[in-house]
Amino acid sequence: MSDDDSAGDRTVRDVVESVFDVVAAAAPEIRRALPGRRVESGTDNPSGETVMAADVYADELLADRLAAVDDVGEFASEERESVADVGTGLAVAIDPLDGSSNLQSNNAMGTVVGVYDASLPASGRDLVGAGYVLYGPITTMVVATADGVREEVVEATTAPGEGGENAGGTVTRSVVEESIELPADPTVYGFGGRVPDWPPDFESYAREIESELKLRYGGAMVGDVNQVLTYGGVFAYPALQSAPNGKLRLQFEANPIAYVLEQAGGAGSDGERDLLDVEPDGLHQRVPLHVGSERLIDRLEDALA
Ligand code: AHM
Ligand code: MG
Repeated sequence: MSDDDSAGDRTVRDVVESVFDVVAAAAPEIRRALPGRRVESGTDNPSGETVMAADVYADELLADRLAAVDDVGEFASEERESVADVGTGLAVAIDPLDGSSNLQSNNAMGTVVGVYDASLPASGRDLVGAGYVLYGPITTMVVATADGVREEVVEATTAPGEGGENAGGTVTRSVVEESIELPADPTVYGFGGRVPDWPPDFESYAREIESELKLRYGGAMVGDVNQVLTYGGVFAYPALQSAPNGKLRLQFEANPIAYVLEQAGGAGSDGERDLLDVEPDGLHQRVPLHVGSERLIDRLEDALA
């Protein structure tokens, strides 16, 4: 799709906004579904990880609704083996419930969304919008487009109505930040993986960073990245000696998060190159992820060179 012409009168912008309308409307429903779904579903996902009942709920709800958005042509999820053809138009890739291992300890979780103008798996350069919902004490949604990065508060203003345990209710969205820019002076960092499993060059970098910034690691990428977006700093799930491609997935996690950070004036890297330039070679491929303030990402690339 091009920016000014499309099937009918809808532009790429309109479709991206329709996708985030659906995500915002679903957020309170997903949130309400969590308390009763803190148990394993009994299956593994395509990455070989345990799927929780809440992962299944979020995946099915968002799959049904996103596939029905006009001018969405493909849908893929971290929880599904393959890409679904659902029409013609943009491609939507999601991590329905990021950080779901936090269900047990009741810590933050999120939903990550990438909207690509290309067939999946796609390059991060094909993103036309990306963002995430953060299920923290407050439900917020961060949306990045070519126009910039905004933050909304998403509230369920009426109780769920009839027709299903989580259905119904009215959702109010308020834009609380219109144009987010990473702060000039970074203050926080969070790095995943066990220290003895870090490659020595990353460990040396981490030693420098920990003497300069405050540690903030909560076990959900969305929560940790939102701290970096708010305070400036760096978040990484790096290459590990036991897992040279790290843990996080390019299509569902790394590309959308790098896009958000870059639109906010920050940077993303796989250790060598901009994350958005990583060649896609599989739907569920993993990639070392480092995102944050540009200066800190430049130093990371120097340290790993
Ligand atoms: P998930 O999408 O299956 O929840 O896995 C991704 C999560 C990220 O949110 C987080 O940064 C990372 O896994 C945490 O991993 P760890 O528990 O190894 O710290
Ligand atoms: Mg995830």
